Amino acid sequence: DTWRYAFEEAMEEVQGKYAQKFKEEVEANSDHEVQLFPFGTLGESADTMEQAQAGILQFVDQSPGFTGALIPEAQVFFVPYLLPQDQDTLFEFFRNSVAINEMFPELYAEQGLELLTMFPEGEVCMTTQEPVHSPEDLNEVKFRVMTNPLLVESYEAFGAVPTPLPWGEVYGALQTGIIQGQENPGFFLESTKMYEVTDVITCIGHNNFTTAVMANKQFYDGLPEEDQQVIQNATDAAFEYILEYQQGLQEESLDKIREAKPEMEINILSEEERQPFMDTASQVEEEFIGMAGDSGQEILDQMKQDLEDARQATSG
Ligand code: 6CS
Repeated sequence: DTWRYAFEEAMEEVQGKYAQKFKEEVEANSDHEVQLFPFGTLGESADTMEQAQAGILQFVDQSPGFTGALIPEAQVFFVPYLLPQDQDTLFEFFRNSVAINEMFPELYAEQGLELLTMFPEGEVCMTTQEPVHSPEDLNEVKFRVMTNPLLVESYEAFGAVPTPLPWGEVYGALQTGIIQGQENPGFFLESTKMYEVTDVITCIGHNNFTTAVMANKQFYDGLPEEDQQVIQNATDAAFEYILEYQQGLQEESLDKIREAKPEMEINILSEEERQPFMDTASQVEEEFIGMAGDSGQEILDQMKQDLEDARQATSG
């Protein structure tokens, strides 16, 4: 059969690299073919999710930043400073997290989706027109966020005026001045040329961009066990591949930006400067519980446990 797989990025961006590896593995180990649909070919992220739920697509990559309305618990990834900044700890967490590997699949299943994996894409940094050294500097800055209620709360707590927009509108909105800032991981700031429409990059270590790959559940459940195993193996292989791919990627991407635009200001904020941003975490966490209820609380507690385990496993 031909299986259709849509993702939210271009072929040579992280989600595209993951999808290409997945395709390669499936095709090497079965008679099935995987047809890839990069960003823009089937609409915005909300559109491809609808198509996956309707079974028009067999696979979809949609980041939790867009899944908040469907699965409120997925917004946990927008509690600032929850994910570790240390890459080994982060990878260990994604590999072994009970929340990700056991709890989230149940929540996605309720929406007709078989959650295959979640993986990180890199440290998220802000790009703006003016330097940001404190929340005061974001005052009155219209800041684009993914369409996710908790991310709105989070940027409000950071002092900005959050503006949820689908990705396809961001470049133009920055160019015309409708918004003055946005956030994304380093590789994406470079590949989508955010430096053409903003002048300053600010990294405060508040998050790592998480994404999720899923299958239409009815399709998946209807497959013979052998094909399900092919999908699981391809998922695991692509997961390890994409973690490896990201070694050093953030620094390389920032270097490429410096090369493309030497006058770009790139600020990695100090611990002291980060503190007021870090201080918003508990408030945003409370907002998260308000939105996601008891089930959200359980996920958050489990994630904290998983993070502690990951720290233990990678320390020393
Ligand atoms: O900011 C966004 O909307 C996009 N950012 C990334 C890194 N991937 C896809 C997503 O649509």
